[in-house]
Formats: sequence, structure tokens, C-alpha cells
Amino acid sequence: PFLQNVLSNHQFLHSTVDTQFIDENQKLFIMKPVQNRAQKLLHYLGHVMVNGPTTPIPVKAKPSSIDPVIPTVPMGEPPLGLRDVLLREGPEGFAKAVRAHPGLLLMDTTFRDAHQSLLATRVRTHDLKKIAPYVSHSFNNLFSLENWGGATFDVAMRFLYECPWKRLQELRTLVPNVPFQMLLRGANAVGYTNYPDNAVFRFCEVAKENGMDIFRVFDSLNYLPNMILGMEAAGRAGGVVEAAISYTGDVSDPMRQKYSLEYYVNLTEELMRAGTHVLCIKDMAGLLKPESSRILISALRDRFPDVPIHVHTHDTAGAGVAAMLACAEAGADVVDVAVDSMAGMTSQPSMGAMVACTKGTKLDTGIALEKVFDYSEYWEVTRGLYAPFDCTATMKSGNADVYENEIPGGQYTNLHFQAHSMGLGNKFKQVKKSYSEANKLLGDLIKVTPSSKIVGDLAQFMVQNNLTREEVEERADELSFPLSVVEFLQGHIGIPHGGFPEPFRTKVLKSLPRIEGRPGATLPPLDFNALEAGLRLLHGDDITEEDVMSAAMYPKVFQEYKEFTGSFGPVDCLSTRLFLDGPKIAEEFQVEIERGKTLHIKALAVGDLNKTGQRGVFFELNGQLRSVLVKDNL
Ligand code: 3PY
Ligand code: ZN
Repeated sequence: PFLQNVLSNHQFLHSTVDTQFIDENQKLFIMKPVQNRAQKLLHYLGHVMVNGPTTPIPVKAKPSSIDPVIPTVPMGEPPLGLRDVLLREGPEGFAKAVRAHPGLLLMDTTFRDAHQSLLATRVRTHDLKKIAPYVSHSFNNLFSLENWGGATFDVAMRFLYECPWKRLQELRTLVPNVPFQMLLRGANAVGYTNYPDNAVFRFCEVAKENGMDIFRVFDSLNYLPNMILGMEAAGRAGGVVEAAISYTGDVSDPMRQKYSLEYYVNLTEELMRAGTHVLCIKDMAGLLKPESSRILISALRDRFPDVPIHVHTHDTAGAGVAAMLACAEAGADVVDVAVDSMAGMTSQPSMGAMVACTKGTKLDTGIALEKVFDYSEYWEVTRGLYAPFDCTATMKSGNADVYENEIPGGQYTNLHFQAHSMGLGNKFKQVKKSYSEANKLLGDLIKVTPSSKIVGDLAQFMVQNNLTREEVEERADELSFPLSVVEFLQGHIGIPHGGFPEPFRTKVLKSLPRIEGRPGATLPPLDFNALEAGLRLLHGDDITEEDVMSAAMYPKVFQEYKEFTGSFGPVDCLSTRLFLDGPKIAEEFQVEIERGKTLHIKALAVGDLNKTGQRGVFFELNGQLRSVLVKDNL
């Protein structure tokens, strides 16, 4: 308090007093007051006002100053949805109901893959929560709402400083009727490496307890042992198991037969045997053309008449709606869409377009277009808040060259961002060409997290060192490859379809050890009790079992997230504009830090730089003057 009084003193601030004593005896003034949440938030806001956003910003753009309008939500409980069927009849009954459903069902990816693909996964719980009741009331007949997993788990903590579990809990309360769906990277859970089996099992249990319903399980090499592990984990937790075959190549092209129709049918057979409730074709790069859709889906439909078929795609080439219509006509039960203003390009095809194009046909979705328009308007304006992350700052369209380079949607956007930030904006074509060369070098892989990252790393290595495919092949025994490439060849993520590329592998690995079989099988189980005890020592007793899971998945990211919120408080309560950009001087706003507890804040001034490189930042908090001292890093 003493320090605060001094710091808020007008004379002191305007350097009209001699502060030499303080400057020379700074240690005397280092006090670590136990700060309350409000003071911590002021600290955060002051920090952003002085130093700019705390999260890396790929685009030089400010959040828009226009606020989204939440469409009106009817009073009372939302109408029943497929989640009610799931809760009543379990995963098997749910699958039967889906199969028996007359029209086409949709999964809405707006809360997960759409922003992972377009906005660097940065959409915050704050903005999801606002529109969630509208989704619950207006789109109760969705197959599911994809709102969790994939990259969202990591990004929530790493860049948004919020708890991914809290997101799930809060959305669950707001949307009781629509099934929630998540993306589980098989034995990699929501990470990029293999975890001990017990960590994957426990992760699914905790996710289910927190309200997750449907687990889309894939493996980046379609490596069956990894997939089966994820499926068992989801199934034992009581979730709906949606085994996903990652689609690559082109079943309509007789010249591209590494991933043939037979390959997909055989893999489906295995997944059916392993007990999947729903079958997913996960077209992560958007390679399904209408003709390949017809060939693939009708073959699967004929062969496996009882299993619901769910198709995922990305609209990178621009043919997503055409392909999804072809899938639906060939017998798919569910296709993935994102709301119009969050659709297209590397995201999913447009919900409005699918709803309109099937209206009045046997595939009618039963969704009211008017409601899609309102939903889309909310997201159009909300998207403006994320302008610093929006790929459309530089990416103006998709590109049909994805049929050749096969880059997954999210990675396509990332590589585009990277190329531009490295001044290679006019060389993106070359970056993509290197990606396909790298893919061929590695034996034509299925490319999705994390195998896509390995191909990307090799491509970058080739560009940086100016190497052609032939040169890499010839000099494989002398080059220092990226670690991810070496580990892939050692078998760290599993065994690719058709085996490892030879003689490339032998030349690179020489005498390095090779993992035989499923990589996670040899990892010792995680000791949850020891992990929890360690976390309690570090962070106190309010560590939850969800926190333990976060630390199990991302130990360092979790640690940094706890440290950050320890200093800066519950930044997830701030609006997105405040979170990214801080308030303007004289701006007044409210922050609800818990239900019924609202802070009234006014930003007053940012002081001059003092002799120790800091600035005082002044606020009014619930009518009282408060100040914080912030180091100016700029
Ligand atoms: C992820 O793993 O996050 C994906 O979206 C893969 O397509
Ligand atoms: Zn996807």
C-alpha cells in the first residue's frame, strides 16, 4: 500500500521530486504484496498498454473495434438434441439413431477446426461462450459441435492463458443437448508425441467426465496399433468412438494407387473389428473430389451398411461443398461444415451452402437458413477481433495445387504465415513444391499432425540448404537432418503404410536404434500421484485432476500458464479486445471475474518512463485510484 500511494502521487509521477534515494536503494522497495485478482488484472492490462500483446501476433493488424451482436435466444430449455439420445441409449443406440436419421446431419467445426485453420487456433472461450446458447437453441439437430482437442488444448494454455478444461465445462453447461466432439490424435492424445498408455486412458476418462461425448480418433500414419489404443481409451471412458481414417492420394486416379480403394476398405474392416461406433473419413487436406468421394463412400456404404459414415474435409481447393454433396449422395450420414463466415479456404465448407443446397431434397438438414445467417453474422464480427491472427491478411484464396502438395488445412495456413514472415511471400509456390518433394523422399506419407510437421521440417531443411530431392537422396548419409525426421525414421511415431523408405532410412540412421512396433508400448506408465504431489508443491492445493492431465500432456506449457496467471490473474475474463490490445485511455469497462463479482475499471493514464525503465499505469478500480508499475520492454 505504501508503494501504491507513492506511485500514485502526482508529483512523484511527473518526476518533479527527487527519486534518487529510491533509485539507489531499490531493494528496500521490492515488496511482493499478496495481490488480489483485480490488482493482477490491472497489472496485465498495464503490461499490454505499455508493451503490446502478450501472445505472438503473426499479422500487423489490430482487433476490430466493432462488437458482435448476440442473436436473441429463446427463453427456457433448449430443444432436445442427439445428446439426449446418446445419454439415454449409449453409444450403440446413438449410432443406430444416426444411421436411421432421414436427412443429412452436420457437424459444426466453428468452435475448433475452423479457427484452428483460419485464425491460428486463437478463438477464446469468452467468445465461444457468448454464442453457445444460441447454438444450443438453434442447431439442436446437429450431429455434433466440434469444440475441443486438436491444437486447441495446447493453444488455450500456451497463448490464451486459459484452462482448456474450463472451456469444456463452461460450454457443457451452456449446451446440454448437442453432442460435443473432440479430435484425439490417437496415442498422441492432444499432443505431438507418444504418451504412456495410462496417460491416454486417463485423459479420455477426464474428458468424458467433463462433458465430452464423441472422440474422433486418428493416427497420423493410419498406424493401426496407435489408432486402436486411442479407440480403446475413448471407448473405455464411455465415449462414442469415431475412428478416423486419414485420407490421402486420390482413389479416382489410377496412377496413384499407394492409397487405393482397397487400402481404405481393408483399413475400415480393421477398425470395424476394433469396435468403432462411427467411421470417419478424415480428409485433412481437402483432397476428396466429387468423383473420388463417390467411389470411396459408395464402396464403404455397400460394404459396411450399418456403421454411420462421417466425412471431414477442408475447402482449400474450393471444391468442398461439391465433394461433401457427393459424399452425402453416396451414403455418408454426416459431413463437417463451419458457419459461413468461418468457412472456406483452409477451413471447412460453408454450413449455409450445405443447408441451402440440400434444402427440399432427401438430404434436407432440417436447419433453418435464417438461423445460420444470424450465427454467421456473430462470427463475422467476432472474427474481426482476431484480425492479428487472420490468415486472410495475406492469403486471399485457396488453391487447387493442394491436390498435388496435399498439405493439411491448418499447416497450409501456418506455412503461408511463415513464408510471408520470412519475406518469402512470393515464393510460397516453391515452399509447397519442396513439401511435395519432401513427402516423396519420405515414401509418400499420410500427412497430418504430427507426420505433416515432419514433412514440413524436411521441406524447410531442403529450402534452407538449397537441396533437391535427388541431392538429399544421394547425400543422405552425410547430411544433418532435422531431429523430427531422424526420429520418424527411427519409428518414433509408428510405421508408415508400405514401410519406411529405403535405402534412405538406412543411410540416415546408420547404427541409430530403431523402434519395432507401437512406440508407446515401451513407455513406462505415468505416475499420476507423483505428478500431482509435485504440482501441489509448486502451485498449492487447488490443483485439480484436470490440471494434472494438463501437466501430463504439456508439462512446460502448464507450468508457464500457471506462472502467468499467478502474476496476471484470470485474463480469460477479459474481452478479446482488452486481452489483445488493452483499454484506451479514458475507456471504462467491466470485467466479471466470477458470477456476480464484477470489476468496474477505467484506464486513466500511462506515466513517463522512469529511470529504471518502468512506467506507472493508472486506473480507477471500483471508484478508487490504483496504479501498477510496468517494465517497458519496447
Ligand atoms: C489436428 O491434429 O489438430 C488436426 O486438425 C489434424 O487434422
Ligand atoms: Zn481438419
